[in-house]
Amino acid sequence: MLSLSRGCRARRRHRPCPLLLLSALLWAPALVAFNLDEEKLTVYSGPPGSYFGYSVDFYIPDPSTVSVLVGAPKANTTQPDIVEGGAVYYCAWPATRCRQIPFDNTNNRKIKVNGTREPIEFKTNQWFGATVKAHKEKVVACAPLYHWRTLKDSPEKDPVGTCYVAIQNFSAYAEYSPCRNSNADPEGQGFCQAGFSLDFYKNGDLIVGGPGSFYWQGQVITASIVDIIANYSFKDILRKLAREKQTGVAPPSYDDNYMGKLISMSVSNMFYVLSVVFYFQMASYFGYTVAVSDVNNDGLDDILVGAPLFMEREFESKPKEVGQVYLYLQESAFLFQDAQILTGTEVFGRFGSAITHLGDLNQDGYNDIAIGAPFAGEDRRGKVLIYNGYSNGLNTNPSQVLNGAWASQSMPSGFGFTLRGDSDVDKNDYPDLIVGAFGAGKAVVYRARPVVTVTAQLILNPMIVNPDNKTCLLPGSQLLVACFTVRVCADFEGQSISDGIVLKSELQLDSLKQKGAVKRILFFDYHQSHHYFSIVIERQKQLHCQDFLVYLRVTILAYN
Ligand SMILES: *[C@@H]1O[C@H](CO)[C@@H](O)[C@H](O)[C@H]1NC(C)=O
Ligand SMILES: *[C@@H]1O[C@H](CO)[C@@H](O)[C@H](O)[C@H]1NC(C)=O
Ligand SMILES: *[C@@H]1O[C@H](CO)[C@@H](O)[C@H](O)[C@H]1NC(C)=O
Ligand SMILES: *[C@@H]1O[C@H](CO)[C@@H](O)[C@H](O)[C@H]1NC(C)=O
Ligand SMILES: *[C@@H]1O[C@H](CO)[C@@H](O)[C@H](O)[C@H]1NC(C)=O
Ligand SMILES: [Ca+2]
Ligand SMILES: [Ca+2]
Ligand SMILES: [Ca+2]
Repeated sequence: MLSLSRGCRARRRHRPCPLLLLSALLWAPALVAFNLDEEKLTVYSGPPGSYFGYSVDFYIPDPSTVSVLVGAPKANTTQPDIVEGGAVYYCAWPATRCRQIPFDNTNNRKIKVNGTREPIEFKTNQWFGATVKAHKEKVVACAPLYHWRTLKDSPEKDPVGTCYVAIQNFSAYAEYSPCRNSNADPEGQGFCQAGFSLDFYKNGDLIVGGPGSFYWQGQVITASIVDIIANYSFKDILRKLAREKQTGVAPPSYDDNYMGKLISMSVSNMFYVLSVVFYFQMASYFGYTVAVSDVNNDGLDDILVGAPLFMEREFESKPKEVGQVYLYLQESAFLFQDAQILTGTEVFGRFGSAITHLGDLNQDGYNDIAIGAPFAGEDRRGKVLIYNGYSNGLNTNPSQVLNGAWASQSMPSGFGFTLRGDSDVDKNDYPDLIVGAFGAGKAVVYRARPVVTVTAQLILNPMIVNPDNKTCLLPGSQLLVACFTVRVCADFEGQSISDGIVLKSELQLDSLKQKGAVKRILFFDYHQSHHYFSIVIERQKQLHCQDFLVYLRVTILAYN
């Protein structure tokens, strides 16, 4: 970012000022608005085919330690007789090695039916690690396709879903399966798929989304982690929590209306999402992703909703599936403006499959957003687009586009299908971003580079130049010329930047004269109209200035 203010304050009616069209170009290291570093990446890899990178989160148990959690819902584990039960990996940063977190080492539990022992649950292909979320030292991960046999005589298998909780730096674990009950059925909670979505309230209470309950109306369940851990018993398979809250059944007209998806994407402290009614193209998968962030810095949270299958229709042409993201700015409590729309640029790119708030990536006072388009780009490598907030919403042009590095093999790499931002892994006060690419079995940490804002000024001394005031003797000649001083001043600011920076600068005199035309102002020491130099600015000495003596070329002065 470079803001440049000129200091030519000479008054208009004086002839000399138009002569003094100076310009300075300044470069500073890392002088970029799009500030995620695309070279110094941390790439974590999981077992092939494990879908490592399907879910990701930062794990920050205390302010001094940050690591990365990566879900691999098709990973094999140490669980006996379970195939591809799924796992969550703990990946220290900046190391690139990950290890499975032992949330559950057990086989399927069994009961005696008519004298024979039968499994009462089915962990094979349960997709554990499809979701993972951390809140301080608490971590929750879920297996939405965990099946439960029920205790009924007729053996049924229902995808009730289950979650596991870890606390105190993974020293205690407990299972939490809120939809598992003795009477599982589609009309009840049998198809709940608890843990399909997952979040924490700011106070650390857990929110579990179950999109399949009540014939796909979906439901939201909240519970306290302390309660989940208290009284936990591996044997007490149908334990009920005292203070758990579950949303109930709505009238049948709400069945199967895809609202379940939106409801299940609950967001911390943001239950008013439910009160905003969105009816758009039915097949656009509207509400596939929801994110919350105050992008225009007015103190009110704004809502972003992704519709990755949105079809753009232009007159007479075939509809193109490009995907859209809708930004609803909150005007006052619960009142939202009409959506600002961001549209994907690539057909079948699935723009809007993932949306994450980044915090203020470039430290300009406005929160920024990342949007995934996992099928976009060359060879469907996937893209992540960074949008910067400003006073009226989001800039519609991305400030940066991250490109996936893995071409699709048997399946697309899915780079950008999963995103998580707004945490600082390297403690440079700039928030960083994790991008998951489950098709390639990768999770990538992008770190934000510091942003330097440079302010430069040109000051003329004297401010008004009289061409007839010839006081300087040109070296090596007998010529007296009119001369004056150009002062270039620069200072810089930015969070967590080094104590000094070097600005590579170019000063052009009489710059509005066309290329090739004779310049009327030259540097006294160089007899040139331009000069390259470096300005070294130290943090303590904020404003740094450098003076150059320049003169008016004699022959040209007769030009009018
Ligand atoms: C898990 O193990 C099974 C059987 O051992 C194997 O067929 C499968 O490919 C493995 N899956 C992964 C993701 O490693
Ligand atoms: C148990 O056996 C009884 C009688 O043989 C039969 O009716 C019932 O269906 C069996 N239950 C299960 C769960 O197999
Ligand atoms: C958490 O456990 C890891 C090893 O599993 C250890 O390296 C780390 O120091 C522990 N952190 C705390 C805060 O106890
Ligand atoms: C734990 O067990 C006690 C005694 O059975 C019960 O009163 C309490 O409600 C249980 N706590 C939770 C969180 O369910
Ligand atoms: C003449 O030029 C010199 C050198 O730039 C400057 O110091 C002086 O103030 C000028 N005098 C007038 C009358 O403009
Ligand atoms: Ca706002
Ligand atoms: Ca910003
Ligand atoms: Ca950082």
